[in-house]
Amino acid sequence: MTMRFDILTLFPEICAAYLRESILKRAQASGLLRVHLHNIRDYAADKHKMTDDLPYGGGGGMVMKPEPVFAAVEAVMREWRLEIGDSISNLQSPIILLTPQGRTFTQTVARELAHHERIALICGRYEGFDERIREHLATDEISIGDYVLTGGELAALVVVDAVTRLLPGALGDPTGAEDDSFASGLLEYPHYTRPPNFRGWTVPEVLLSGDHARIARWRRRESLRRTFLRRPDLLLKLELAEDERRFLTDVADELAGRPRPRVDSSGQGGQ
Ligand code: 6GU
Repeated sequence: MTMRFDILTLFPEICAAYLRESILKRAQASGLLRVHLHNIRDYAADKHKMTDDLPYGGGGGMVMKPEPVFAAVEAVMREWRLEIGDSISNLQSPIILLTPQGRTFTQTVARELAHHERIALICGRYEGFDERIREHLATDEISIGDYVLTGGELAALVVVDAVTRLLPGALGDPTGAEDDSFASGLLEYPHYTRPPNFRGWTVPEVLLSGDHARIARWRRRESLRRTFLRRPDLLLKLELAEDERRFLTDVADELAGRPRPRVDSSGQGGQ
C-alpha cells in the first residue's frame, strides 16, 4: 500500500526541503509514500496571481481568497479520480485545513489518518482562510498545538511525518513504531549506548546484565516513573497492574520524603 499526500501551499519549497531528507526521503524512494506539492498561486486566475485580499468589514491582515484554493483542491481531486475513479476510498479522502482553530493533532489522530490512501493538506498564510473554504471545501481542520505559526507548512510536514512513520516498513526497525512514546500511552524509558562509563557517569547495571526479563521490567518501571513525574495526565487514561500502582506509590512517597510503609516480608509479624 502506498500513501499519497497532496500539499497545497504558497511555499512548496519549504515542504520540498524537508521531504528530501532522511526517513521521508527513503519512504518515497521505496514507494511507501508519495507527496505531490501544489503551489496555490498557480491556480490564481487573475493577471496579478492574487491569492489574498482585504477582509470584508475591515480590520488588519489579509485573507486567503476562495477561488485559487478551490481550484487547486479540485485539480487534486481530478488527479485522484484519474488514479482510482470514484471509489469509496477516494470519495472519503480527507481534505484537511491546517489552522490554529482545528482539532489538536495527537498520535491518535495520526493513527486515524494512516488508514487513508489519499490526504490533501491545505496550508494557510496571512490571517486565515475565507470562511467558505472551511464550510464548503475542507472535510477536517487540524492544529498542531496551542501556539500560532506564520503558516500551515510546518504543520503539514508534522502530519506527513507522524503518519508516514506509522506505515509498516517506513522505519528501518522491524518493530516499527510500536515502542514509541504514546504507543503504550507512556513516555519512553531512558536509553543508553556505549561507552559504559562516560566522564564517570555510568550506564545502569541492569542494562548490561543480559537478563532480558529484568531489563523489560526496569524499562517498564522507568517509563512509569517518567510519565508520573512529567505527564501525570497520561496515567489517568491507563489501566495499571497492581504492582505498577504500588511502584508509583513508592515513587510518590520518595518524592514527598515519606518513609516507605513496607510490610515485613518475613511472615513473622512482630516488631
Ligand atoms: Cl496548523 N497553522 C498555524 N498557522 N499555526 C498553528 C497551527 C497551524 N497549528 C498550531 N499553530
